[in-house]
Amino acid sequence: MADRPDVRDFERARERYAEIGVDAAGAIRALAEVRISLPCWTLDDVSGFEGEGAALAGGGLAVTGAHPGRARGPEELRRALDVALALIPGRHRLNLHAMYGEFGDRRVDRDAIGPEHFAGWAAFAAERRLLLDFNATCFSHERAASGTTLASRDPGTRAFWIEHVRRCRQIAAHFGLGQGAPALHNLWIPDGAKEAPEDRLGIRATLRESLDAIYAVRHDPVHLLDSVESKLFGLGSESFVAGSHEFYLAYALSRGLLVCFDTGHFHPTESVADKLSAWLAFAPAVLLHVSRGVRWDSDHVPLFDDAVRELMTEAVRCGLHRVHIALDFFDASLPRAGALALGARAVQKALLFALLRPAADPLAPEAGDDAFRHLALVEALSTMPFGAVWARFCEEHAVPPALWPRPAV
Ligand code: RNT
Ligand code: ZN
Repeated sequence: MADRPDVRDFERARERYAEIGVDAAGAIRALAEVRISLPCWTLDDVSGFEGEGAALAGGGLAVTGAHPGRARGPEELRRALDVALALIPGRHRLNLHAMYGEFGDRRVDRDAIGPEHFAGWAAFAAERRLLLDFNATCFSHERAASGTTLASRDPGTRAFWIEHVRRCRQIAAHFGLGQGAPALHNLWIPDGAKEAPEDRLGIRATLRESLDAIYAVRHDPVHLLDSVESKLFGLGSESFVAGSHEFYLAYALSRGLLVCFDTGHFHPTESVADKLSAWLAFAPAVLLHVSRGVRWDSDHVPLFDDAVRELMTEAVRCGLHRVHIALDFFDASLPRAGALALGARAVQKALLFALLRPAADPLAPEAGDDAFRHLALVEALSTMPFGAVWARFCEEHAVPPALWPRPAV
């Protein structure tokens, strides 16, 4: 039965893994230490709380589907989060966006937000022993309607968004102070163009200046870690994205920031797993936004598929203390809490699969003669009793090993 593991299955699995030099109980313990940053925006289709009828707009992002049950305010969102948390083994992080502040009846514009608007979230997180992360919201706003924010030609627009992001970093640092562990502030902006602009260099120089104005404000890394997120294209920014991969790679490296690799933001044949070691050869850490790109959409729910397994395998090899794992997906055709749990669990499964791999030595493919041995062992791993170890992990955390048959979400 999918929902009732047999303890003897785990014991047998443990013996099988021991034969290839893997400590299955140790893998379970290591997995329990990994906190994943859960996106609050999965639960309301990236709508936010900035007033009645707030909805995702602009920014090259789109959400499709009409499944009932979208969270319509802080209470509904927190209830949905509790449903998801009850299905996700272990202790995690909660990732907020600026538009999820609690502003009461009056409009508080993005250049006027402060930690006080997130006190409810801080209390919620503390109660559940979640650590908080934060994001500036540079879309779904009239000042982003033109498709540009920090790279805008208009100085007033730039100043508005610079102030917004500065305040968001301040809020994140405030969270970091309160929780005794750094909060991550990730910056993604939509700036781009449907048709190729003539002056790409000018636009990117403007963006660099805006970013410099933002990051000139220093915060203690004990409280705040900063990352910047690139994208290949978006809806309405098909020909040009100012914050491209190369732009942010150079920016982050030269300014001592982290980069965020969103797995939906690259050409489908690129391996994000392979990018980790390239970046980590120069920088101390990286942020991942795990999602699943399908055709034009970068935000499908992640599954335990090749891409996620390879990514988590690389994360384990590079050292999990250097890889911050966040999720980024939203799908209005699914029950949201179930989708959040499903995606988080898929990433955890991939992590466990990676932790159950023999250490480098028996898999070393470097010597030509060993290439066959390596491939044969990789193939052998695919039929190891992984499911029994996963079921044991779930049992230890009092969650079902499968979300099928469908739980009440
Ligand atoms: C957009 C980026 C960004 C957002 C969230 C809501 O393409 O992936 O991370 O999805 O911040
Ligand atoms: Zn992302």
